[in-house]
Amino acid sequence: MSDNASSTPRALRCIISFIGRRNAGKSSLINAFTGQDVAIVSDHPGTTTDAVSKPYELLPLGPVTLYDTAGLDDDGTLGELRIKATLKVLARSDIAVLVCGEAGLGQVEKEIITRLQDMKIPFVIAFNKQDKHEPSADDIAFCKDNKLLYVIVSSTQKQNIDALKSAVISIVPPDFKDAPLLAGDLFSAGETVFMVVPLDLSAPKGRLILPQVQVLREILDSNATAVVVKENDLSSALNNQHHQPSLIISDSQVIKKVSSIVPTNINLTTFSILFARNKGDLPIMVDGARKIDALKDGDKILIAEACSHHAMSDDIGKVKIPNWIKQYTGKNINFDFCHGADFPDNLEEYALVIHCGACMLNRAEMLRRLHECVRRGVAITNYGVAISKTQGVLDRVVKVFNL
Ligand SMILES: Nc1nc2c(ncn2[C@@H]2O[C@H](COP(=O)(O)OP(=O)(O)OP(=O)(O)O)[C@@H](O)[C@H]2O)c(=O)[nH]1
Ligand code: SF4
Ligand SMILES: [Mg+2]
Repeated sequence: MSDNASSTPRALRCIISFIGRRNAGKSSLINAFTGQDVAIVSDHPGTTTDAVSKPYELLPLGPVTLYDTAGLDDDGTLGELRIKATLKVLARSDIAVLVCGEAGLGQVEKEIITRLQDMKIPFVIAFNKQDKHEPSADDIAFCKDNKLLYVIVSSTQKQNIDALKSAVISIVPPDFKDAPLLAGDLFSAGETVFMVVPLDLSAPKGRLILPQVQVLREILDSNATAVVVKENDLSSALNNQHHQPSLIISDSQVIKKVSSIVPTNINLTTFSILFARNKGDLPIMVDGARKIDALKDGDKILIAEACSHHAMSDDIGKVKIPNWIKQYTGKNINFDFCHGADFPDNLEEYALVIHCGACMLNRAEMLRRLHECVRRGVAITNYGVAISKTQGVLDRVVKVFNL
């Protein structure tokens, strides 16, 4: 983790994309939504050519980013490129507003609906231009039959804009609000949990590092007993126990040694695995790590770090993980590196993305990245899960989660 790992995570911004065919009124609706003339509007189809983002405070939810996009029915070579760009914005969106104009729910809109459903993006249909055109009875019936959320609005007359806002807030994914426990569901009151920390504690003298403190807190909150040991003292500490612990949580760096000491009937996992589950979707990341077995000579792996400057004395992403992967697979793998908020455009070229521990991201942001990879057909895992895989202990450390 870098120096700034202990600072407050960035504010959570839900990404809401306004999509639809050209001239449906996407830009007009963003203007009505924000109460500002931020997007250029005209009756010329194809006015918005590039996706444009607009930060907005959507109360009571909080800060969101609205994306105005190019029409998904654009044609010609340039049009195709614009559609591709809109779909990329969509891949990282949390919510979509499908704007329909005079054409209502035509072929274009129905294809978009199927795409949104495939991408598992919650959406609301905005039947726009109500002032001159009510949606047809067929379209309303289609929405009702398929349980699709819809609102009838007029951007120019600012009708029903509050109803659209409420509809958007009602479909905000729960992950924006709640994060699962780290470990508190894995043991009960009165049980004992071991935490194994490495000999060379990479924390300022006199302190444990944040993950250990957070897990310790959950153990104590559950009225369970915590035993904290260094890996060299683990054997004797286990022998001294009257009852065996119900769970042992190890630092990833020493997991190989710890797994050779801990009897197989005791649940064993790592701090990194607990955080991977808490911060994202563990099954997706475990699937991604298992893809390491299928890597071939010449495959490319993307190492993705969320911060622009990952200040680590001992560079886990740049040096250690590539070396472990090469040793584990025996293959000639190429590694690329990216930093910051966005994945590169050529994401599809990678056989696997290995993401950092995401300590500076909140759960929703990490889920967005995971889902973007899934939507773009690229396997993804993270440092902690990949380390367990290359140490040969992945199955063991995720067994407690039935994976
Ligand atoms: N009557 C009426 N006209 C509207 C409404 N919303 C948008 N329009 C008009 O529809 C035309 C297209 O609106 P835009 O907001 O530019 O549509 P868009 O979907 O962003 O279009 P592209 O950027 O070209 O894809 C403009 O002439 C708008 O004034 C509405 O609620 N009622
Ligand atoms: S979010 Fe990633 S890159 Fe940033 S400090 Fe945490 S582990 Fe490092
Ligand atoms: Mg537009």
